[in-house]
Amino acid sequence: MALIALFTFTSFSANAGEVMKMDPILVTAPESAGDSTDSTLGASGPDKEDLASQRAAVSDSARLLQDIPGVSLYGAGGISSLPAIHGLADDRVRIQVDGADLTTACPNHMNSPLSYIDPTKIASFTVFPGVTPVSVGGDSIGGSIQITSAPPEFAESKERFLAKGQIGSFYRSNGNAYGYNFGATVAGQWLSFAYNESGSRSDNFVAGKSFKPVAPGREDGPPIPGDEVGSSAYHGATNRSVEMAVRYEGHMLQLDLSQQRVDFEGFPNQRMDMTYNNNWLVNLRYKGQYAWGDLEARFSYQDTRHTMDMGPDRFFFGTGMPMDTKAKTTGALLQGNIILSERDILRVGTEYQYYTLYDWWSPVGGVMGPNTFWNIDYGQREKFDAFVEWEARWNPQWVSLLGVRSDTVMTNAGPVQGYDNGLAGLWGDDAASFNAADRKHIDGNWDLSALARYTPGATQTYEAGYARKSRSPNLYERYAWSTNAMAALMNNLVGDGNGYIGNVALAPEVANTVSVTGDWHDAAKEQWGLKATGYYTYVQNYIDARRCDFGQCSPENVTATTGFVFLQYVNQSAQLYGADLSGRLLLAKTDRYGSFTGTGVLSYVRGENLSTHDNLYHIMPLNGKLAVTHRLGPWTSMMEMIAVTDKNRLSQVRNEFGTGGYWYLNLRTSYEWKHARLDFGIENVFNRYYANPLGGAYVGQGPSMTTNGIPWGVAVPGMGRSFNVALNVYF
Ligand SMILES: [Cu+2]
Repeated sequence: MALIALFTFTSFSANAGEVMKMDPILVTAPESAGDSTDSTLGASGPDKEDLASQRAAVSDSARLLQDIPGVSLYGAGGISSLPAIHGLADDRVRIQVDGADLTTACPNHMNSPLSYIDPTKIASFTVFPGVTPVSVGGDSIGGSIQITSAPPEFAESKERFLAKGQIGSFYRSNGNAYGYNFGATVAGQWLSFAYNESGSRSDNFVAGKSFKPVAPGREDGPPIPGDEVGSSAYHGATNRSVEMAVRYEGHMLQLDLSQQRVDFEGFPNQRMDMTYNNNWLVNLRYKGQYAWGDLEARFSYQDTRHTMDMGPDRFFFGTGMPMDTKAKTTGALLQGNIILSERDILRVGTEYQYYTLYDWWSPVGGVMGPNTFWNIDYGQREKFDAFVEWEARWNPQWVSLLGVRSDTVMTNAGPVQGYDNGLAGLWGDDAASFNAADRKHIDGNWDLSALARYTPGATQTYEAGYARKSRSPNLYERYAWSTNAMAALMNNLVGDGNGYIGNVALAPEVANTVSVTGDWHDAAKEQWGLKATGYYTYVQNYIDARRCDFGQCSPENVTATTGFVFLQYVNQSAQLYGADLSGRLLLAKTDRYGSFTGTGVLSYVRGENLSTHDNLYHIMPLNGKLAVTHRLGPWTSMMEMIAVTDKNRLSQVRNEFGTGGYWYLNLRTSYEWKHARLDFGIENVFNRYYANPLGGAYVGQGPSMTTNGIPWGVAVPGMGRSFNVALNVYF
């Protein structure tokens, strides 16, 4: 009780901020992030009940974020979608899983950060769209996402010993997907020990209708039905973790050792599939309370081994095409949150990250041999950051936050070779010019953020902010070097089926964002609420693409208005702007029939390249969601409708093609007992056909290694109807 009193006092007097929450020590059950993020400037989080029902419906953790206004998803493999915030995605968004910055290691970014945590393990998340405090930002221009698993649990008193566990399973009819999760915790008052494991698999899923001719995927394979999405299956996805925690008074030390392994994951919008991924992660964290404030320290080490080849739905060409990557990331953070006075908190921190990448393709014979092709050899990305942030609570109405951050990013890559440098036109010339280039960069990046919040009364809050944010290019953007068609096609981070060539001269992107939010609600936040955000971002040196007109690229490549093309990354300027609107209304509430709540979200974003006056790629058209939730004691049900207008603002340089407008309906219901929870749902009840505007080009079957030997202009469709059921038991 004294401990609780102490923390309640500190969090009252110091008032909020990331580290001030100290949830892990205080609570044994995951707290609603909606509550905790109320006090963090620039943040939004999920509704706790929504999160629980969503978890039962997805195996792709990124999909848990899709209810947050302004967030949309780039399609990828079955467990690897990439979240976009206000039109900016992938490496432009900083994603931390339990504090660790996980890094992808793949020329298609298949092993995205969120693919490393199973949805069943996510207890909460916080999204910082747009104007991000510098203490949670850095090396990203699109915002930050922090994912947290359930905090360690401890026994309540010396005499009691805590032992508990959970076990769960799910089944989804579309794709015949199923999986399991279980975990156990044993803990004393000061020491906690837990083991968690989860696994999932799925066959190819089917769309709401046929979207392509019935044809074999592999040369002599069985025909793939017209409504089946080739290369969308995955299996052997397993996450295991051992978690240890020690706490003593206001101090807690946590050590997590985890392994993620995937035996196969198909990618319908990439030209090959993931045939193996093994990721080890060591994550050590310390948080402690002192008289002057609190201290946070983190160390993480990630070791990834990743392979790709042609899955069962693609032409194998007799040899396949093995591709290998190996990467290691070491990360560390030291941060102090100093209580200067009742009004002021100062956050001071420093971060370090060192990433190395090897990406090689074994010889398969013919012109693709006799040597190993080195796509990136000894790629390095090293980062030193420091930041200072001052938060002041001037009075009950006004809060301000001001921060500055310096990120120094070094990137480099060793010399490369093609399959046979003797074939100068195919491999040798490109390799020689890359090897002759000055490849080392040291970028000195600066971030600034200024946020203010004004709460004139119990029913309204206004927030406004400005941020300057920077991101250095990733290793593929700078160092993918081959203009050979096949090699360029293998380097694709966005799922558009095009081939990409890096640019050694790329400069960091710098974004200037202004954002304004208004939040209106009834005093108790029970009856109604309305939140509106408007934002504008100008990006200097935005990394877009231009048509390749050198090396092995043909003159036709420069002018083609249809078909897949070859592109080189290039710095241009861009602007993105838009608005998010979300609302909530208690429709009815009776003791007998429970409560009915309506919720709605509407998001709009526009992205323009100011250098070429083209549209930016993968920008979500106007989209919205309406839901009605019914709650009666332990029983919760929801009906939601998703509606998206057609995508007709297209990136011409990438030959992006449009997608039609659509709507579909989901039904979900759940019942909770003291020791169990049952979820049942029907996703896409009317089996509507649709294509996610950000789902990319369908290149999931046939001769996908050939540039235009497969149809161009087919979008990866969304999933047709699925009956889902999940059961979790707690003991
Ligand atoms: Cu890959």
